[in-house]
Amino acid sequence: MTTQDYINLEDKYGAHNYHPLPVVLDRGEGVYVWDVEGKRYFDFLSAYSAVNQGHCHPKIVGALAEQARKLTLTSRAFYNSALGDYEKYITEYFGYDKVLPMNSGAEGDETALKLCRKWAYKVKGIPENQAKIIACEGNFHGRTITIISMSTDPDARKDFGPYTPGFTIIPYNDLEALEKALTSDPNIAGFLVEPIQGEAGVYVPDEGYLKQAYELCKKHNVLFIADEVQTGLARTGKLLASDHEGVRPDILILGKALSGGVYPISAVLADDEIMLTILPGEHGSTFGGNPLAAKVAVAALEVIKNENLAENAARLGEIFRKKMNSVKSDMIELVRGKGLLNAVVVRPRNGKTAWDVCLTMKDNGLIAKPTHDHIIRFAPPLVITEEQLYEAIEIIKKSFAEFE
Ligand code: IF1
Repeated sequence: MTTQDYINLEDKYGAHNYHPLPVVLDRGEGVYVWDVEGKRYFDFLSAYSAVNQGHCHPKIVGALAEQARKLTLTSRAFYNSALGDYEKYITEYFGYDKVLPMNSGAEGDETALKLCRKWAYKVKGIPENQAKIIACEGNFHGRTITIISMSTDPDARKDFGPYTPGFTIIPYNDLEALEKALTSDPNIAGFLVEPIQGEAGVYVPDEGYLKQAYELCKKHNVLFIADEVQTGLARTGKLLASDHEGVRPDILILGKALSGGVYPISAVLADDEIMLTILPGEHGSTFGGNPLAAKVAVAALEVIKNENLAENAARLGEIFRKKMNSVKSDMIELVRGKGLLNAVVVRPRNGKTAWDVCLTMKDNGLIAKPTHDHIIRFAPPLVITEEQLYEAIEIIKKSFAEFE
């Protein structure tokens, strides 16, 4: 089968809810993926930061294979011999009393919203059904009906209504708007925020924003909920992006790289005052906390520490932005990001856009995906070496040069 055959197959039998780059991947190892024709690429998307540990990391795949032969799923109707170890490991790793295991990032966010509402009624004392949660313009938290009810992106929302009520939307990176929302409504229960907005185009807020937002939340007895599904797990140069400002979220949502990309695993972390408001039968998931996921997540978290991925992301991210800022191209309007979560804002030239640049980079051996037509996200696996990064930057430079 040729590349086009595979594309035709997906086109004919799969829903058309994506517009992929025309490359058909077949194999991956570390920072590299290979297509069905045997051509090798640097992966500069990392499955939207799910493969921070690199493709098919032997330790993570090993944990998966070993557990897969033993026991994969029990449901939470019974205890299993892997879950408790994982719960102890992850709560000590991040310093919380408890974890609630789920699967997708969206489920993690949904869980956090439910926890926040439960806490609002059981602890804060908000009258039933009156709790509100603040979210930010430009947010991306997933695809469920409730989550898109918070979205301000027409593509994510339009024609999917009616929407879930109970959200107050304020501009991102705007402390005044936050303070106003908190002051004007006594029924605010939580503030949900991405420490860096991914989908919005790697939008990094002003220094001090998270810290001050956290303090405003404390002042108003409101939970600070961090969606670190994309920014967490070493991506931005610290274990959590919240760590850059010394903020400890009341509720922390993790996903993506929590499995190193081999399996859907998400988690919500909180202390007892919040977590124990949810009682048996009030929330759950068939697959959440299964033994396979438990073993995989421990291995994935170990790799992050053992291979110093946060330090590597911090160091190589500086190099990436410095090098990219020195590239002379009329198409490069701006380079921004933190650690190895970066974006280049692309100015169209002769009718050529970010999409065309991505196609050219693909031909030259590096894959990345545009967002919002004019932004390219650059987020390689965090196991990338300095030499590999230089090689990748040469490909990016060369590709932009082809448009001059
Ligand atoms: C897709 C973007 C990235 C997320 C945050 C929760 C979720 C995500 C902060 C939900 C998911 C994804 C999903 C992916 C595209 C993608 C994305 F471009 F849309 F914004 F990564 F940058 N919170 N992000 O970023 O996690 O349920 O998908 O496991 O194809 O929709 P999920």
